[in-house]
Amino acid sequence: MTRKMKASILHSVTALLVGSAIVIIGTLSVSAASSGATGAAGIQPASEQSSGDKPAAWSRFRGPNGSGLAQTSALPVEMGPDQNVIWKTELPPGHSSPILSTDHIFLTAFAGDLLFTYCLNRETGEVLWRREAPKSRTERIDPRNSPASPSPVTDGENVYVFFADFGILSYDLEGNERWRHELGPFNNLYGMGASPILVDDKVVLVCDQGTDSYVVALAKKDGVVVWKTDRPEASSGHSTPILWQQEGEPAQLLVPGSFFLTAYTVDTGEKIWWVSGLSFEMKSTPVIHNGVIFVNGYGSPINQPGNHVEMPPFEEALTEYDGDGDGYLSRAEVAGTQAASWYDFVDRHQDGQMDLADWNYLLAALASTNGMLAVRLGGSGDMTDESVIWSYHRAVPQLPSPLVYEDVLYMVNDGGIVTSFDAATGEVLDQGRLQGAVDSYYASPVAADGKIYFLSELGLQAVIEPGGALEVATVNDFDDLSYATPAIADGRIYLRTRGALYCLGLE
Ligand SMILES: [Ca+2]
Ligand SMILES: [Ca+2]
Repeated sequence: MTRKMKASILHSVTALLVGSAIVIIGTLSVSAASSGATGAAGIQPASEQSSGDKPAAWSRFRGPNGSGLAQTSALPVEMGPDQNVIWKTELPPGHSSPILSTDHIFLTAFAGDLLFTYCLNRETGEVLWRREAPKSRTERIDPRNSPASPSPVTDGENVYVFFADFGILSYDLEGNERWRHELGPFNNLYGMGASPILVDDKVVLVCDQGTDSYVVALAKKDGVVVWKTDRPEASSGHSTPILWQQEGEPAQLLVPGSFFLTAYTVDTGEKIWWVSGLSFEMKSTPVIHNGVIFVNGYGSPINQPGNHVEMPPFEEALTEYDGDGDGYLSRAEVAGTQAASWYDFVDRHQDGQMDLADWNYLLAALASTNGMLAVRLGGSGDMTDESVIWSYHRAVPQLPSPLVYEDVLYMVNDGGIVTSFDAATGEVLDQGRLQGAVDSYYASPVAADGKIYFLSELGLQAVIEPGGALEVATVNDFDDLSYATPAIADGRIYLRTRGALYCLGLE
């Protein structure tokens, strides 16, 4: 497809979104979307580390604890559909990222109504098996989302996949189904997007949605629920969580959601501590560095400092707008107000009636602020006042997750503006668009071997050097739409475009 054709398709998608939403609060799910952390000692499966002649793994969305970082060398700078390609395998589309075990690659895909899990030989790209998932229903999704957005997760012995149209399934390395666990139907305006993760003997999945949000842990061995914790404060979003563990303590699950970053103990799902001040819709995956978690959220332009709009409390709004006196506010009754622009996003049951809870969510969403927050890890209860170290509120990403590499925090917003920070202080080191790769961004940046890779929607891959300066060393062109965050291990980059999975490396 030519650049012009792609641009024209994108244009129509954008126009559609603008036309239907007025305020584009939305988000796509794109597992491409979110990010993570290193330094989470003791919680990475052994398969994340290279040992002996066994290649290292990238076992979950964004690799080791969602960090986007790999320990490897000899990665290429220049690559493309015809350059430094070790192998290429054509596949049906899906936004899920390739996930690696020592010998295998897993990803999900869809074709029409069919939902697939693929297993490829990591060395050759050969498809070893493909399994079709059952489909209980067709979930509503944003046009920028896909039925195969959440990424698989593996412990090297089995793989776990989540499809919003069914639930979670587990297969062994030969493709035998071990168990299935139905979940949903869901109530997420954009469709689901968070990927499952593994910790100890559990598969953990955050199911945030308009109403009845929860986080659930299933036993890896049989898919039975170990614990389930409701998240009544969450009314949107699809961030994939990360883990944090202190010596001698159980691991904690760190979940960004509407308004709050929340830590749960993975043993029981009990809520331990939280920080408020987040956006009402969280989509990125956070990252950890030096005891600090970096978490970003973006809702809409109205959530920029200085742009906030106030609406009256529900009682007052009823007096003013409830023309038929039924105690609810219909779309027509609030026509011309900010509530009308936000109606689809805050009418959480999509029932055409705004009740007190919907209205309170509207007020909270309007009052929330886009931002990147640096939060000191740990504590108990509400840690907002003591743990937020710094925050930044401009050019904040909606979907792409951040990256910390060599003490520099990077974020790329959906419009392609990259900001680099001194991670310790929040001082901005550089900001701007990536020369030669000015585009929309859904995939999250990844880094290794002294190189930072950004992948744009049109398949432009910008490579920059560490240090905080945004000088582009090279722009590679994969000439296909790209939403999935690439995987890196053992001198190889696994990059998924709409039509293919590439294994890239120096000969
Ligand atoms: Ca009414
Ligand atoms: Ca409602």
